Amino acid sequence: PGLLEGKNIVVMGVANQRSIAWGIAKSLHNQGATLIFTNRQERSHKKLLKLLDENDMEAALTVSLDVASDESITAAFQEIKEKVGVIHGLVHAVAFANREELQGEYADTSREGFLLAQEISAFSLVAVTKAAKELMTEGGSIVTQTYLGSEKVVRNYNVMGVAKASLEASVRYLAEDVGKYGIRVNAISAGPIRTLSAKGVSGFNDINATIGEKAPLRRNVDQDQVGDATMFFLSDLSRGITGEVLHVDSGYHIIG
Ligand code: 0WD
Repeated sequence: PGLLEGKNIVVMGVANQRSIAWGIAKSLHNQGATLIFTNRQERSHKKLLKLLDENDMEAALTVSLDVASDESITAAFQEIKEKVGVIHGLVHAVAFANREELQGEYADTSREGFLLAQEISAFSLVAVTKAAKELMTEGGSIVTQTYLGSEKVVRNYNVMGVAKASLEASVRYLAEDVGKYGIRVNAISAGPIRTLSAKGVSGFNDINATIGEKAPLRRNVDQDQVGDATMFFLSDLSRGITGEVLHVDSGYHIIG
């Protein structure tokens, strides 16, 4: 039997077949999870339905969810509660920053751009944790996606690096909050992967080439590797781990 048999898991952030969330969804499906998907845009929703069909996968439910809106978050989790009931896992794989602020100098970040990156990329985890924990009455696991730019200066990552630092600190504070309910909160820090969002980061190709050369494993990671590590966090194999940031980056973060 699969490691996630009988577990209802909500996956946020499948935009297309390149999305990290899609790699995660496939790993979860392979372990027998029952999946619920949320999308912001109708375009992503249509792509998701097509992907599910092509891969012989089924969703228990797909709901619309824009993390920029409290009403949207409340409505989405209300619908999940009514149609699915208890949930055991949540995958948070959403982030956003203005493209023009993912290049040049961090010092040029605008007030609005700073707040937007924080809102969509970090506060969103706080908001969905609050909503999801009400449905995790049998305990649960929440996993978000972060990047090395939170710990070190990665050229051009700028405002998103600061948002990811906030996201990782949120993982620790949230882990303390919900630990008493048997809910764990962890993050995967993935190496660079070519996705729709990655295209917005200036110089992405150079970063990718560097990992291939300098990382201990001498290769880049892919969505499936991130998917399997995320699956571990959602399974009972990781039952002793919370508040952790696990690097899935071919070991690149240990190299000076
Ligand atoms: O190299 C990379 N690609 C890395 C990505 C390395 C390390 C971490 N990450 C992180 C990203 O920062 C993000 O947190 O992984 C997460 C997923 O990123 P991705 O797979 O690279 O990006 P993409 O395929 O573009 O998906 C981003 C999702 C989209 O999903 P939907 O279903 O909404 O189309 O984030 C979504 C975006 O639309 N998103 C939102 N979702 C809900 N509400 C919002 C929003 N307001 N804004 C963006």
